[in-house]
Amino acid sequence: LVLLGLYYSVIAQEVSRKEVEKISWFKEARFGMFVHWGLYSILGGTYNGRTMPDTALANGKSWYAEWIQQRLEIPNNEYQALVEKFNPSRFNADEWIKEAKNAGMKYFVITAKHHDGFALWDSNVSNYDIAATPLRGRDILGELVDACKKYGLKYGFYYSHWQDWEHPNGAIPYWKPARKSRDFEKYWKEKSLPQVQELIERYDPDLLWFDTWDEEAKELITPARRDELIHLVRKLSSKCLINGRIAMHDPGNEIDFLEMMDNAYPKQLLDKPWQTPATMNHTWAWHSKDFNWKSSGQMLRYLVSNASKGGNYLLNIGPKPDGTLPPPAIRRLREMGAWMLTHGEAVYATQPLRDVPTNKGVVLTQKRIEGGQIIYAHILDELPDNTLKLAIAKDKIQNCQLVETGEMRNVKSDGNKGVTISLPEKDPYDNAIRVLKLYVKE
Ligand code: FHN
Repeated sequence: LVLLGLYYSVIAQEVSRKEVEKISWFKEARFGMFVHWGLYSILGGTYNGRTMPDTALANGKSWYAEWIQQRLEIPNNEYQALVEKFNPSRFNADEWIKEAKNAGMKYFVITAKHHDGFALWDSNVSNYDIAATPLRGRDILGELVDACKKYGLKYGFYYSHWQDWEHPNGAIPYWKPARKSRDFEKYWKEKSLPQVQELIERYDPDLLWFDTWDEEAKELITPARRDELIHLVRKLSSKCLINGRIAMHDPGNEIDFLEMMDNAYPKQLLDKPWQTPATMNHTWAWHSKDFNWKSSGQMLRYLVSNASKGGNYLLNIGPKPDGTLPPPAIRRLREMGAWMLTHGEAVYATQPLRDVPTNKGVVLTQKRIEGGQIIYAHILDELPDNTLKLAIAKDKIQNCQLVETGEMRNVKSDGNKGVTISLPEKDPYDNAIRVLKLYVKE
C-alpha cells in the first residue's frame, strides 16, 4: 500500500509538472498578436453604400466590422456569395509573422472561424470554407503555422463555438426571433465539435480561443457542453491551452487561463494566468472608416500594466482584403517593437511585485535572481520633481540604472524606510515609458 501510494504521488507530481510546463510559455510571453480576418474583411464596414454604424442596433458601441452581416441585416445568400470575392492576392504569411516577431510578440492567434461561420481552412465538415474561394488549394492557416514555427512564435486559433450564422442550427444574435426554434445540439455535434477536432488534428495549435462574452451564451454553453469541448481538446492534445471565454458565465476549473472582456484591464492581481484581448482602433476586423487609433505609447502602457499584474496583452489587427496589414497598424507595431527591443527584459518572464508602495503612475515588475531580485519600475506618467519614490530600504539596493541607456542613477534614503531616485531630465517631446532597474539583495 505504501508503495502504491508513493507510485501515485510520483505520477501526480509528474502530471502537475507537465501542467506547469504547458502554461509556462504563456506566462512568460506577455505580448501576442490577434487577427480577425475573413469574408467580412472584404466589406471593410460598408455594404451597398451603407457604412457601419448605421442601424439602431449599431449604437456606437459594437459596430465591429466582423458583425456587418447582422448589423446591416445582409441576407445569408448575399453575404455568403462573398466567398467568390475572397482573393487576398498580396497575402504573405511570412510578412505578418515577421511584423509580429519584430513587435516583440511571442504568440499569434487568428480567427479560424468567426461568428459568420466561414472556415479559413479547407474543412471536411463544411463547404463554407476557403476551398470555395479563389484561394482554393492554398492552406492559409498552414502557411501561418509554418511561419510561426520559423520565427519561433506559439500559435492558436479563435473558434466561434456557439455563434454560427451559416449553420441552420448555430446560435444567432439575441435580437433574432428565429433563434428560439434552433436545435443547437445538432450544430454542436455536426459542426462545432468536428471542426475543433479538425483544427487540432491538422495544425496542432498551442492555444484555442473560444468566445463567449456575457450571459447570452449561458443557455447554450451549459457546463456539460463546456466540459465536452474541453475533454475533446484534452483528448487530442497534451499542449493546447484553453481560454476562459469558452464559458465566460461559468468557466469551471479546467480552463488554462482567464480571458478579460474586450479592452478590459483588471485592477488587481488574479489567481490564474490571464490576458486582455485588445483593439488598436475600435473594430476587430478591417473597417476602412475606423480612425480611432490608440497611440503606441498608450498601448505599451496597457501592456506594461498588465505585465505588472501578471497578465498578457493580446493586441488585434484587422488585415485588409488584399491580405496586407493596415499601415497605421504596422507603424504602431514597429513603434512598440522599438521600445520592446530595449525594454523587453523588464516585461517578458517577469512577475508582479506586491506591497511595495511607489508613485502613482508607476508600475513594478520583478525577476528573482540568486540572492535577491531585480525590480523594474516602469514610469508611465510624469513624476513630481522627476523623482521616483520606492518603499525599499536603501541598504538593500545594490545599484540602479536606466534600462534604455544603462546610465547609473543615485539612490538616496528618503529618511524613512524607502528611497528616492531622481531621473535625468526628459525630452519633453518623448512620451516613451522610462524604466529603472534595481538590483535588490534578499
Ligand atoms: O463578438 C466578438 C467580436 O466580434 C470579437 O471577436 C471579440 C474579440 O474578443 N469577441 C466578441 C465580442 O466580445
